[in-house]
Amino acid sequence: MLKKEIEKRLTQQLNLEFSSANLYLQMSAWCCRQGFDGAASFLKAHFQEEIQHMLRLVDYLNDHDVSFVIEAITPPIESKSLAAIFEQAYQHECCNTKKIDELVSIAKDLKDSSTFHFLQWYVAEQSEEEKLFKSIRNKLRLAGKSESSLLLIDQNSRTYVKSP
Ligand code: OFO
Repeated sequence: MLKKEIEKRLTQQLNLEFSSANLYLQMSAWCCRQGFDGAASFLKAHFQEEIQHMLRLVDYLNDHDVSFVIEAITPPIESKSLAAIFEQAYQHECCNTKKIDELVSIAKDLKDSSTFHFLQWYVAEQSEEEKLFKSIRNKLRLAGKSESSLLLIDQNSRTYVKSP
């Protein structure tokens, strides 16, 4: 049986994953409208990944007979440019890493080894995601306002994948 504090924090994390999914779906739609088709499909794939992250938490809470509420949180997007979109996405991932780290340390303090072990997958995942988003963000910073560079990054972003 999970402790109440863990149940509460895992439910918050579940909602944060859902909110991340919504954020990336909105970003994908914005990219699509601007003609950045590569970034649009990258972000749409990332929406699906975040849903999978959420579902892992749903399964874990279900396995422990915890009832929870899914809140439809849809954050506003920074839509001034492709660079602004990826800056926001990168900052969002950094924030998510912090939340996972907090959760890990709470599980450790409460001697909840099952949750501690469960969260290790998220620790590894966040490290990969931060790396990936930072690399795209940095490329876009280098590209500046050069349209040809932006189009090249957009085309390549379709193929950006996390390391196995
Ligand atoms: Fe990209 O955040 Fe989920 O875990």
